[in-house]
Amino acid sequence: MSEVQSVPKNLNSPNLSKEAVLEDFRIAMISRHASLVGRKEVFMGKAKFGIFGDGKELAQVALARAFQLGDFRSGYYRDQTFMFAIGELTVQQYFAQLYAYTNVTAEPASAGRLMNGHFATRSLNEDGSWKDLTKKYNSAADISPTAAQMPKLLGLAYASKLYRENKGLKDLSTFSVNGNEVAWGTIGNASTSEGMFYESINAAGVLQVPMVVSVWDDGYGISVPNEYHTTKGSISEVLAGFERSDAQKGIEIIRVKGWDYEALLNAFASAGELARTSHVPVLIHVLELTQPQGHSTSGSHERYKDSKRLQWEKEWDCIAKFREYILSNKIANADALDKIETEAKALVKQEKEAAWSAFSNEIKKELNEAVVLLKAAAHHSTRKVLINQLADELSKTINPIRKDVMVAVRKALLTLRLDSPAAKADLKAWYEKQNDLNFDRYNSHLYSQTEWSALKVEEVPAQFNDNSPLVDGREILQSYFDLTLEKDPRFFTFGEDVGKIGDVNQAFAGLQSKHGELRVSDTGIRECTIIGQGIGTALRGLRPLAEIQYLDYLLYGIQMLSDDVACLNYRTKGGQKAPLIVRTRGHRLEGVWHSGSPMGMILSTLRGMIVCVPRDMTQAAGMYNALLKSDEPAIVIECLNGYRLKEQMPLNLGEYTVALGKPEVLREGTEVTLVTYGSMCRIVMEAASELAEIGINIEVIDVQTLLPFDVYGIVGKSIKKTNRVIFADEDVPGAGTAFMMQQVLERQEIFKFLDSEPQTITAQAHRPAYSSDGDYFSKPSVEDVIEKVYALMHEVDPKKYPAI
Ligand SMILES: Cc1ncc(C[n+]2csc(CCOP(=O)(O)OP(=O)(O)O)c2C)c(N)n1
Ligand SMILES: [Mg+2]
Repeated sequence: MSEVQSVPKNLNSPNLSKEAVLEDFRIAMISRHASLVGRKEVFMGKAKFGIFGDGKELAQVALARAFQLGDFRSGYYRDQTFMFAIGELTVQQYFAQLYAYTNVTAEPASAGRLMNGHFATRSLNEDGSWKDLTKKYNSAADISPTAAQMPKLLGLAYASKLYRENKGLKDLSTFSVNGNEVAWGTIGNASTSEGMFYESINAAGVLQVPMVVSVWDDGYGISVPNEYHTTKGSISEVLAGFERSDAQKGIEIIRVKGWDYEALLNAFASAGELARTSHVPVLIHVLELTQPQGHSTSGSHERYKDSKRLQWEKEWDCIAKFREYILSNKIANADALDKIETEAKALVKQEKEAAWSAFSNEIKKELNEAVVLLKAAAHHSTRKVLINQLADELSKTINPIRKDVMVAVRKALLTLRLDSPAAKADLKAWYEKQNDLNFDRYNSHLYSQTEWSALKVEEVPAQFNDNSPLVDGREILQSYFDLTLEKDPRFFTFGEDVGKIGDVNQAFAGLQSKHGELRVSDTGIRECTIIGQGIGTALRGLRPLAEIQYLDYLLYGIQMLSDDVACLNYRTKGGQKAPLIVRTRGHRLEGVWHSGSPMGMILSTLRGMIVCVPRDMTQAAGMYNALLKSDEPAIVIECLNGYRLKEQMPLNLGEYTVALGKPEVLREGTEVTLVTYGSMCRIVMEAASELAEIGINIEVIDVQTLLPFDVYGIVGKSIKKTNRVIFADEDVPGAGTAFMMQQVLERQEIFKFLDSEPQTITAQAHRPAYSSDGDYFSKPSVEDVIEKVYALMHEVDPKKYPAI
């Protein structure tokens, strides 16, 4: 472990020219004052919450000097100084985010959708196409859960390895220059206690990727000191076993003090160089940082730091130390530094005011429009007094927000309900216009709004002829993946047992030896960072297929999918995309951890992703093909029991696609519509044949994708014919089936066409018991389906269908 001390000053070095040092001082000062003013804004009630980067400024100006075009940051809420230093955040934008200003130019990280301290650069043009990332300083889009920046950091770094070592990618010159890009991570000392931190560090050591992680160590995580977080109280000490040596690859570990400017410059420069040239991962433990204003606006640090610590923090404040350094090295005198500080303060004030004006004027304008319209409506209304009162109260609101305006207008429209349409027409038209604007401000971009939207992928039917051979389902996938690896150099897959044996069900059998280890690779057992590897590489223009061996183990990775992937397009308002495809397998098998079908969990947490539930491998291959033509992230859940079932090999493999969001009618019928998906399709089809024998004809629909759900209204059309519906799956009661029912009842308006109560067929509420009998008594069987349908028909016509 190397402890970087101050090195002899070399004023000839570009990093240490007098101007450069003073520029760093200026940025640090601007950032400090932005933090101080930001906190006051919250206490004045102009913003709801604030978390700031004070105390961490010096390390970040030094990091910025080592950061190069094409590099990526994945960090956390303390990094404002770095963002200022690389020129990807203006002070005005910083305050715009604090106020939650929804204008994307004013607040390019999240268009007001995230609380302050969540940084991001925009990788995409307005039409959703990629910018040239090699000509930009890039920051992945931050998320709040501590340490969750780590898994995708691994992927961002892994992309450099692929770009350097996979010659097939050399033409993708807008994403990488020979894999020279470093992925720089930042994390707080306390957050290193999270499992995903260690998982990411271990994976980086195994993969040898250019990942530099800086731990900002201020001794605390909110109120809890290091002794409660980390064995030996030191993250660099506990990571010593990962350290590389002459004999073994590993991680370079550097320790440096957060107030020592030259040492910091040196540490980041040498870490950057090592990672960039040799793809060696580096951990920089930045010690002795402070937190002058405490953790956030939620409380004061006087509650948990004693006076000795508070005094120490004052003395060792990195900006105070930087000032001493500049003075003692005669780089500038006190007057010059005071002048820089005065100017920094003035700039922050001016930019803050500009941000506030832009934000508040937009709302005031809306408020004024509403007041005028309310008064006009009052004029024609029989309830004049009430409407005028709403207008007057609205016009007096201090620091109004949009909600104030909309509440008043909606109350007024309710009050005006008995008046003539003419009295309220203008107000109503304005209200509807605002609804559209507000939808765009607060609700848009859950899914891609670009030409690469999954919904826009053209459907190409699979073709077969009489000679099409019957093969094991897995062979269809294997042939499809082989073709795709051949055709698209951006496509690659990785996961547990995916490389050498070609996955546990052999859909990639032989493909590693054919296409190479970089295209089809084994990973450690680490679902969380498998997803992270996928996110980071997708953020850099690649098309990863990340494999989670069994659906039951998605739980380890679902947090990253939910917190990061699923909401990426939404939270950046189309500024970034990560078209990661997760491949996994589930449904029928046996036992608590090998047969789950937790679709409710997936449907609740992964809004923003496409959820594909193919009934067989032919459909799965068509879905993968469609997904690769779109820019949306997706999960495909293959049927665990389907790999060895026989299917006909399509003639146009690699060309045909399955329309995403389009159910397929598997069997036509007249009496009941049975809506299902995945492995249940077989069971329901078997039940349908038996029911036909006793004279009941059910229509069976495979929804194919749960998100999006039946955008064509195919289920509704069927119910209009049969007037009865049952939703069936293998999930617990009230989960996947409840979702399907809600979608059909509310979105397809079929209630009035129903002659019987809509019903569900599900598994038991517990996880399935082991063995074939365990399956039979836990999950819905053919008999269960038959009996449910029969009972329904009995209710309709007890004479024709007497009780069993
Ligand atoms: C997974 C998760 N747990 C808890 C929190 C709440 N939280 C926010 S910041 C924080 C402390 C982080 O401390 P540290 O990593 O040392 O960073 P610092 O704020 O000191 O820079 C906690 C517990 C969170 N955001 N995410
Ligand atoms: Mg801390």
